[in-house]
Amino acid sequence: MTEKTFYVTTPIYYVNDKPHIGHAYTTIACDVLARFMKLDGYDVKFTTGTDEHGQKVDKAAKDKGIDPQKFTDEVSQSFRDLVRCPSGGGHNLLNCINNDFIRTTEPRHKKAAQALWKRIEDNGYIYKDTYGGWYAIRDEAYYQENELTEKDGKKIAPSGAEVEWVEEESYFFKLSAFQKRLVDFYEAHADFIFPESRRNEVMSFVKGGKDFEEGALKDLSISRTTFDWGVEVPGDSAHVMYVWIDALCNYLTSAGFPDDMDNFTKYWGTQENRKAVHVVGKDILRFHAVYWPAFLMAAELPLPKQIVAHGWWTIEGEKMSKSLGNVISPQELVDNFGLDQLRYFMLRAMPFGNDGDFNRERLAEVVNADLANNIGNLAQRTLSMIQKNCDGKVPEFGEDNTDLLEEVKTILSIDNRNPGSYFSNMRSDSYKHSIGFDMALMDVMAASSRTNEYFAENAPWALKKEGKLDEMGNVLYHTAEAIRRIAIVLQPFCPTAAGKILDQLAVPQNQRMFKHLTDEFALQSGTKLPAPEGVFPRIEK
Ligand code: ME8
Repeated sequence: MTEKTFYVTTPIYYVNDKPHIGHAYTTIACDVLARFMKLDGYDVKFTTGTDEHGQKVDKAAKDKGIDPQKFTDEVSQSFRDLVRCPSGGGHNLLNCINNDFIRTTEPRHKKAAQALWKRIEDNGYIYKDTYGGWYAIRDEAYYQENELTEKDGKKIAPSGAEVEWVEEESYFFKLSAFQKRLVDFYEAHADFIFPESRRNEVMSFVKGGKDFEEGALKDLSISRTTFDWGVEVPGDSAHVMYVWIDALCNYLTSAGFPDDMDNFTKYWGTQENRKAVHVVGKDILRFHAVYWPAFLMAAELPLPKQIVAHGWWTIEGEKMSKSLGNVISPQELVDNFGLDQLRYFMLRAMPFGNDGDFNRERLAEVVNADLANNIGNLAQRTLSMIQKNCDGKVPEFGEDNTDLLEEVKTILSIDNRNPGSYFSNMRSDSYKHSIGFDMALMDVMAASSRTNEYFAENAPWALKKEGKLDEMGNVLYHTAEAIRRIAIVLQPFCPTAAGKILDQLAVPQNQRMFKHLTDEFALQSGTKLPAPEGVFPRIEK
């Protein structure tokens, strides 16, 4: 298949609570990746949504005395407001280009989850037995006795969640049958799980230690009978599916499974050409990198291309928690700092995969240094000089005696897309440690710093004073053309501001993709430019 398609997904978020900075982070990262791939010429499917079933949501609804469907209708709205909602009702606070928003309570999804179950069952990987074990509602996860610790007389899971004993009739998934196949798969595909340290953790979990230990993976209980807020198990109305099998299946539903298999193949891909990239927090890597591939193998469906796990934010040095009262809403951040500024900071401030601290002062420092002082100031000064001194038109140019444009090309690796460059850090076939958002932004800033140096060294204001107007125009032209290139590569991160810079350079809407970075699409002398305005105001403390 030669079609350039790409599929990226966020986790679907539980609707037991309101969205916070952690949800915004994952969603923004996926949006940046989706926009990057689109600018690179891919037909992109980007999906997000809400995980509405399970005991945790059921309990949250009951605690409020509301019917779970009514509760999820209400709370999922606050997640729809973060992004686009193609079926209507989303405000897109985070300015995302997602083309689906899936709710697991939708009929299309129930159908997909049941079809997935049937395929696994028909292949002989589901059986009925009785389950007795520890369950953490907060994590919606089962734990082994030896994983637990005790605190105040209560049993606690490694995540810190309280567990309770459950004993009931249950369907089981033969996870144990996939131990060897999973290990073989990880070993044959070093780029399946990022970052590498997390890949090693997953491998050692599945292997049962460093060396392969037969029987390390236990079969998984995949249905519940003690509540009914879930997708009914096909042919057995006493059971609802375990929320994780239901939830993971959203990635298939959104791609068109089971009715629209053409679309499914186009975006989900085939075993030979896997396409889906799942971006998840480190807390849910095991579900995505172990259970999910095993379910898919059992159903004889292709696997995703990659699972990328990111780290967690603390808030001003503290773990984010309701009891500490330090949970930050995405709305508050956007109101206080601006959306493009927030998007930039989150992806620049820490390598994707590491944990990091969200600190408002640091955000202001980074944004002021990089966006206001570096790129913003450069664009504003150049465009104002052109407006005042060149009749508001792109100036004529002569030779660029410092080869500024060649240097910018090299820094961004526009021609050859070197390893270690903006492009290889962002493209899913060339990651080294993980998606290199921070490294890619360092290249963008380096190109902007170099252009600032050129501008300062050639001092067009001094050339004007000396009456050397052709030389002044020449410097302004080259600076403006360098800014065009920088704005194009900044678009995935800061789509509104970069778009405004391109508007102010009168770059046509259909000439803003990566293929337009070349000389052929350079600014045309004589083009009339609109009045300039600043795009990155300084954040005052
Ligand atoms: O786990 N820092 O949903 P969820 C960074 N429904 N990211 C954070 C974070 C933090 N402090 N806190 C949360 C679920 N996240 C399941 C997923 S997918 C088939 C089902 C982010 O609402 C991070 O991406 O608990 C994490 O994976 C996600 O929120 C968990 O969201």
